[in-house]
Amino acid sequence: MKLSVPRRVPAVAVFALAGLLATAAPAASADPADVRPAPVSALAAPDIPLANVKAHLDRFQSIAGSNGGNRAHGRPGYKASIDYVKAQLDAAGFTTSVQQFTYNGTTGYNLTADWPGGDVNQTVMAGAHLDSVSSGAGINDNGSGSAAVLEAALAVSRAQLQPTKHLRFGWWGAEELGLVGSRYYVNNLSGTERSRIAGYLNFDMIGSPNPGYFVYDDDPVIEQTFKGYFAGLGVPTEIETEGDGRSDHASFKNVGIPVGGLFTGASRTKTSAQAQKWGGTAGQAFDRCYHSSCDTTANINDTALDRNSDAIAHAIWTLSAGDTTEPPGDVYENTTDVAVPDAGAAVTSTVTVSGRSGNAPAALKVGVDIKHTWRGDLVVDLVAPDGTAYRLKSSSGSDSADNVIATYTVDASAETANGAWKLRVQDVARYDTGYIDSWKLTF
Ligand code: DTR
Ligand code: CA
Ligand code: ZN
Ligand code: ZN
Repeated sequence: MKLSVPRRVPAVAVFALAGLLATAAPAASADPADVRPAPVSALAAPDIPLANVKAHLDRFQSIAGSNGGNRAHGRPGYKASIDYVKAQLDAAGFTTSVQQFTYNGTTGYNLTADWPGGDVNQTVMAGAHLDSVSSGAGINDNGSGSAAVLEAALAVSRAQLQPTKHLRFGWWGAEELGLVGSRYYVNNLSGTERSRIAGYLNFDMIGSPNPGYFVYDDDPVIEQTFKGYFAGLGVPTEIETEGDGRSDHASFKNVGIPVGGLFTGASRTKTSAQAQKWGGTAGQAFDRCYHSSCDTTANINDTALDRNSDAIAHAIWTLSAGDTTEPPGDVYENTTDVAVPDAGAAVTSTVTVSGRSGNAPAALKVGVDIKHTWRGDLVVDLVAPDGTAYRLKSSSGSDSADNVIATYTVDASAETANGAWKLRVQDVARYDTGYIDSWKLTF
């Protein structure tokens, strides 16, 4: 069953994006009585710790080192990689399955991991090929995608996420030999099983040393989910134009499943215009070690890997949260922690909105994630660039529950969109304290 197709797109399988609100909440005004936190159907995705992703890359590197220098199909290093990833997921509560196939006379393996719960008729998948070429360890290609997808899955477990849609993760074999593992996986799904996959997100080379920020333009809703995320970071993106069929998303697209993904570039050369917008070196390949023995842990750009890992988490949280035909918005987010002093002065966290025209929407979504051990102490306001305050939450002494993790809707149509928006938080009662973990505006 494909998810409902939004009115204004051609009648192809299109991923309908998760709504940020499960039900419409009254637009907030200055009067606190009008504002109630929306049902928490789309929590803010956590920041994915870069160190965790790199620790997986270190493991892939040492696996290659102890298995003939590579993790290629049919070689011991590939099976050792599968065993490592599977062990992590089993320990984190996933239901894993190893699928064997034969190619070139040798056994290959796909690994899938299901997160229990969610509507299996709307399964959101994220995947990466785990094999390398035989000439090296394959850390960027594609340890980077494999490690980031693994860490996003582990973040789902740490959060004990309960998404509306079912989540499945996949690591594919023998991609380098022609998308062999992912094609085998898709070909062995029944028609019903295929129709249950609402979308497949592919991550193949997401930490290139001279990175570009490319977004697949296959499914518009998935594409916009990624573009909106990077817009919130102020990072420009380009459409991935190295041609369809170049990675495992093609296996899914070929059977009509909506696909999307991210890419930081391979052997193509970065232009000066691209170096202007992204930094790095013009006239040099995005990854000079593509398919070479120098594709090691030294062949990774940390900023690119970190940004893409966080974008993966954002897409997983967003796309699995609910079902609506609403198009995704542009997200402006601040994930820096800000301590809230106990019974002290108000503190603020800022997101700067730029490049928009006109005023903010009448249903501006304000997602907050405040960690606190007695949320009744907290008063929370949205402050517009011109200083106008919109009460999101008033103090309520008796509410002793932890944390304020909610999405509010504010009628901000009187405010210009561009400028520095602030979340203002004050702890007005003694004992218990906390911090702003992250917050975001969705236009
Ligand atoms: N075929 C991939 C590398 C690759 C080349 N172009 C793209 C575009 C999108 C994703 C990946 C790629 C590989 O060597 O694994
Ligand atoms: Ca991060
Ligand atoms: Zn490759
Ligand atoms: Zn690859």
